[in-house]
Amino acid sequence: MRFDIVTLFPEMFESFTNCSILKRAINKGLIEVHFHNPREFATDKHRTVDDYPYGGGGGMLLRVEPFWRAIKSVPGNPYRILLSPQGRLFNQDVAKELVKRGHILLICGHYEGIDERITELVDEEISIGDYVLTGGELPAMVLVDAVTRLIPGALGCEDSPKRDSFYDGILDFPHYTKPREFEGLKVPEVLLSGNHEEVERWRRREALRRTFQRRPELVDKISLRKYMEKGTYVGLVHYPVYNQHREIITTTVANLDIHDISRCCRTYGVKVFYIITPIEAQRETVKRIVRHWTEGVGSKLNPDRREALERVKVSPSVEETVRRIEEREKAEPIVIATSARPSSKMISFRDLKWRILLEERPLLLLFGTGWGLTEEVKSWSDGLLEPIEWKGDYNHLSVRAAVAIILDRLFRSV
Ligand code: 9D3
Repeated sequence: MRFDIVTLFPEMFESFTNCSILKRAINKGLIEVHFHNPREFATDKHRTVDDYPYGGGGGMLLRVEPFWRAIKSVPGNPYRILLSPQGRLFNQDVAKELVKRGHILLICGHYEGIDERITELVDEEISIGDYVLTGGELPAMVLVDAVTRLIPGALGCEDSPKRDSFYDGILDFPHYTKPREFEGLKVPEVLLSGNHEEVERWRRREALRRTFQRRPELVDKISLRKYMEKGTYVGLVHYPVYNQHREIITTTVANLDIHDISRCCRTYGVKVFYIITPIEAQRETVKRIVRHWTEGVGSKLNPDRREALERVKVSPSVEETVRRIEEREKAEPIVIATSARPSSKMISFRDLKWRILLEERPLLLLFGTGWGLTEEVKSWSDGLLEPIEWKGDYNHLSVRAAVAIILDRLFRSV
């Protein structure tokens, strides 16, 4: 990996490049760092690199010519990055992208920045965060440091096991070393137990707990899938549900729901899609439709449909559905009801993620057909998910659309 750095203050990098990890990476020949000072490319007798901005407004700007020539003097074909407060925010994903480039040119500005025309030579602008620094040198060091440690061999601890991908995108768990007790502060007992499985469980829980407490916005970005040990189930309830007069009724199973929701369930990794109806004839009809697509003519005609329909099962009641999941998973599911109407006892998407991750139980999401799940089902469930709302006065999503949106909100990763 080669870094070329265009800076008016190369001496700022001295202690950085002479420091442990960077120094070692340089000595091992893993990275090369070269500096180019625009001042040496200034042609006037005073070697000026700055001037007043056109249009006034005070402050000083860096002139385009010395920077232009410094950039052009760099051999090869580096990926050119201007460190600037207007740039794309730097993060670990950007670092991973950059390490693949192999050759990077970093341009550091100062004062109010460089004449805008310099961007003609730049592939991308990068910022390291929304705070104001005095120049691009520290950001350049941040970037070099983050990228260098991604180069195989740079960290010099190859034999340390690769970190479990479980922890990608969430915060670290707490670490302890000797002594066991310091100023009355004890190391958590579980870490001294020697029970590796227990230790791992504790670390995962702590990592998740800290992420929820300190960086809830990270939780919105992660997919639940990776962190769930138990399965997710969707139940489409045809009884007991309301009709438009708020009478409790049994609705007819719609073929459209069987197809569309099973495909959603397949897409988002739901284990079983239960169609819940007490009417046996309806259950038989569902089974016949499913057989057509999983065993019959339809399965050969359309194998994708088969994969989806394979996870459709019928069940006579919500209670029976819960029993079956419990038997299958050897754990009681968290039963979450959904509703278009706000009410008390509601749980937000963020809190539901939190519960699913911490309780390590299977999840059953219940959706009502007709005019929605009855109060009884809602109060009997462990939680009522907040309604999907959009600024507006119309709130009549089809149950198929609601399933799709809710599964996406819980399981997508951004
Ligand atoms: C008054 C407008 N300022 C922009 C917010 C002007 C300005 C301030 C500071 C122009 C340049 C700088 C120097 N900063 C960088 O060159 C810089 C930077 C930063 O200040 N914060 C985060 N990332 C970066 S990358 C380069």
